[in-house]
Amino acid sequence: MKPARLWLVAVLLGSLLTLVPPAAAQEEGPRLQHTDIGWHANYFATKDLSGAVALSRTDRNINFDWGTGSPGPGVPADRFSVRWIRTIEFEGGNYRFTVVTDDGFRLYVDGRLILDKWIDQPSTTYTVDIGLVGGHHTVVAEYYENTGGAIAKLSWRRLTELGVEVIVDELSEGFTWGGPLSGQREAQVGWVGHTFYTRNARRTPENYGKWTPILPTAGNYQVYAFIPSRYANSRSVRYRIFHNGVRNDKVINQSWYSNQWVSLGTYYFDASNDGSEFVIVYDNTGEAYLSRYIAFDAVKFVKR
Ligand SMILES: [Ca+2]
Ligand SMILES: [Ca+2]
Ligand SMILES: [Ca+2]
Repeated sequence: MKPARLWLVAVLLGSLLTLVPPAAAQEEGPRLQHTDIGWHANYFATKDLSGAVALSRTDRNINFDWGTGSPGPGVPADRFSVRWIRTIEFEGGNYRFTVVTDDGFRLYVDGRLILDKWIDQPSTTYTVDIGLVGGHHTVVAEYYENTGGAIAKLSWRRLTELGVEVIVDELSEGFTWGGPLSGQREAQVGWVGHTFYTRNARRTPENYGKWTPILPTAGNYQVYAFIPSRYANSRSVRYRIFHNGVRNDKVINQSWYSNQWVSLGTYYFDASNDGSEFVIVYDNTGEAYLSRYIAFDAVKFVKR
């Protein structure tokens, strides 16, 4: 092709490219939000989102401290309101939305009002937690300023399971007692006011206690044993922690502790919840036969 024709093609293409997007944008206005370039914002020169739109623009974030000034041309410094709309793709999970506002704020997710603080107030922080399935969700934030300072901030974060605790007490479903002999005793001490205990064997185990948790997700968990104030004076209680196909042992001197959680360490659990991950204690402590008490109280798993 001759250069002149190439130029013509380029011009035609160019005009197509410049013509097509505005037409598409007009036709599919709301779909602009799917590109998620920010918030579609309408500002009103009233306190209640009424009347003509005084200013329409895209706000990349809702993170404003306008002081005593105006948010933009055509909008007064007092008695104005804003509606922001954005469609956002979320990973499934629980989310914490945080709002800082002076004065009123309302927040909707998929048309559901999740925060309603439509009142005059000094700068105030609110949080609201909601669960979201994965995919696109439409978030609408409404705000008004009465007088004085004007602040509007909205942020969110996905909540993880950090700090989630799973406790298997000796009376829980996940606890099992076993052994060739049954020396199980119980006392009204310990976690939730009850513990099992036994006197120690020497070399051959006669009893054991086993704690099997149901864990919400794979990951690192810090494991603790609760040691009651009585019936817990063996100096050599071996906790065997089975996790992710691995076994780790932690020996605890129960006589050192009274009515408290004692860490057995942090381990990775695959959370298969098929009975392969558990903590087990046998009563063969090696101490003089029946000379010491071993308590079998609660074990907890804390996500780290
Ligand atoms: Ca103001
Ligand atoms: Ca104000
Ligand atoms: Ca207990």
